[in-house]
Amino acid sequence: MKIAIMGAMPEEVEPIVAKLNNLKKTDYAANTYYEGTYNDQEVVVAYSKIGKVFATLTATILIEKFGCDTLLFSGVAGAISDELKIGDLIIADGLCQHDLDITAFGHPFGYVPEGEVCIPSDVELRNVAKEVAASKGLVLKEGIIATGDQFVANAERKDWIGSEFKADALEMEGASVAVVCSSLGVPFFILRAISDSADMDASFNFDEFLESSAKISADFILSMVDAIK
Ligand code: 4EH
Repeated sequence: MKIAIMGAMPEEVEPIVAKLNNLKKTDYAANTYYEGTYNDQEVVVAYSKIGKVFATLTATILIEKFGCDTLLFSGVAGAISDELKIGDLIIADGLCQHDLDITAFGHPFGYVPEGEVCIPSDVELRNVAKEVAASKGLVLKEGIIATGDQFVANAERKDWIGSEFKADALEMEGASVAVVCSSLGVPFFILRAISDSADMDASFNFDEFLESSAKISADFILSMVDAIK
C-alpha cells in the first residue's frame, strides 16, 4: 500500500512533511512531491496549489506517476453549518461542485452528463476516521462538502450553496480529488478543519486560523495513516 496525502496550500502539508522519514523530493509538473515513510508506511505528500484545476492535476499525478493506491486529503474549509466552529473537523461523505452550471440545458446545478452531482468518498476510510476520533475523544462531523473555484466570503452565496447541495462546508479542491479518484478506482478521504465561516469575516478569520486549523487536520490524518496500516 502507498498512501497519497494531499493538501492545497503549503500550510496544509508542512506539518505532515515535517514528520516523514527517508524523505525524497521530486520536482514534477511544476510542483514538488515528497516521498517518505511515516511509522514505516510509505506515503507521498504534495500540496496542489489552490483550486480545482491544480487539485485535479496533483491527484492524478499522485496516482498515475507515484503509484498511490489510497488518497487522503487534509486541509481547511469554510463552514456552512452553524454547528461547525473554527477548528472543528468535518469529513466529506460526498463532494459536489457548486460552481458547475449547465442549468441552461435543464440540468441541476453541479451536474454534467455522465457525471454525478455528489460523489461519495470511501466508506471504509470514513469508518477508520470514526474509530480514530473515538479513540482520541474527538468530535467528527460528517456531511457534504461543496467545492468551487471561489473563496466564498459572502453569506448569501454560502447559504445558497448550503441549500442547493445540502452542504455543511465549502472549499476549493475536494470535488476534484473525488472526480479523479472515483474515475481511477482509488479509495479517497477528504478531511477539513474549519478556518472561517465563508461570510463577511472570512478572509480575516482565514488568515488568523489557517495555520492552527491546518495543523488540527494534519495531525488527524497522520493518526489515520497509523490506523490504516
Ligand atoms: O485552497 C483554498 C484556500 C483559500 S483561497 C481553499 N481552502 C483555502 C479552503 C477554504 C475555503 N474555500 C473557499 C477555507 N475557507 C474557504 C472559503 N471559501 N471561505 C486563498 C487563501 N489564501 C491566500 C490565497 N488564496
